[in-house]
Amino acid sequence: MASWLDPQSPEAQAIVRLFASYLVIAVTIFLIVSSLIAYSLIRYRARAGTQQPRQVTGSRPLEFTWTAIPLLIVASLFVLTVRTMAFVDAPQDLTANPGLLVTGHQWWWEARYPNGATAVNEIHIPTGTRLLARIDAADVIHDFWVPQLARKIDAVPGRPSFLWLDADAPGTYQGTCAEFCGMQHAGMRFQVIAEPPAVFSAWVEAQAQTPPEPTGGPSAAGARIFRDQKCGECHAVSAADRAPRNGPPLTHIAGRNRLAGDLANTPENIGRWILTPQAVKPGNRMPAQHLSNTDAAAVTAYLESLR
Ligand code: HEC
Ligand SMILES: [Cu+2]
Repeated sequence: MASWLDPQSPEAQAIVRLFASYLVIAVTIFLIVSSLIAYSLIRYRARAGTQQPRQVTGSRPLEFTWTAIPLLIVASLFVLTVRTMAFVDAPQDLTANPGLLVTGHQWWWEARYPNGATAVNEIHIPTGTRLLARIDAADVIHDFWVPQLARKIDAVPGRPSFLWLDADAPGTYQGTCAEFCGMQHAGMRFQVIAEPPAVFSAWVEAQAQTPPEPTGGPSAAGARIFRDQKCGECHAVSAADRAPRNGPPLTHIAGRNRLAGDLANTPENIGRWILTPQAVKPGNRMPAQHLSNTDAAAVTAYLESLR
């Protein structure tokens, strides 16, 4: 997991700058206070024959000073924080038109784009663009967190929130769910893939198309088995199909890097997943499918054609 101390967007950089200011202020106060204590311990320690020092009570100047100093410190922390929040936080405006709809599911992330494209666990964004993302959840509370790009934000079912997603340079940024959400909470990994705007536009266009239905060979047989086995009750395989389902859309599964969050997207892993999803990601919401090995191989060939 990449560190939030290596920020790659203006928003994440602002958060690290705020952290650094807090750290500098806190360390300075700590050094001043501890050196005063150390000095007093040594300079004024009890020696044989010392007298009770002069007692001071109700001193106006002293009372004023040690009220004013903390007040100043807290006020400056307040100003720094409010300024950072104003820059980092997206407006929480339910009538806004987000560039991206993110929904947390047990245990995968769905992303939908305004043109109908969908993505699963791999969220593409254009670089150098502040993209407004609407963060929602389908079941329980999740938390969307890409440490290098943005603040954390809770994904609360029925109460969407908004986030700026932004990246300075092309790259793959790791994300995770940051709110305990059940057995596979830790398996809810995702990636934000930042691309130059032209590459991103081409990708989002392609994702809005439905791959052609295979016409022959094992992948055509796999498509039939996919229908007969009712995989389609949980999985969309067409870009036009936007009905809510329990499972992630598989429309462009072959074009993805990863499977089920944290698994390399290889034919072997797809086959293993179809036959024994519970062994691969225990507790996940896909029941075992009881396919023969040949049927699973055919379905794998079909899914490999969905690019
Ligand atoms: C009852 C609903 C359900 C049925 C039926 C079902 N699945 Fe799934 N499937 C899921 C869920 C939920 C996930 C996501 C699991 C996770 O990542 O936590 C999933 C994940 C997958 C994945 C990995 C997807 C990804 O985005 O990485 C593949 C591949 C898959 N299913 C194939 C199939 C095939 C093939 C069938 C039919 C033989 C099938 N599924 C039947 C619910 C279902
Ligand atoms: Cu979660």
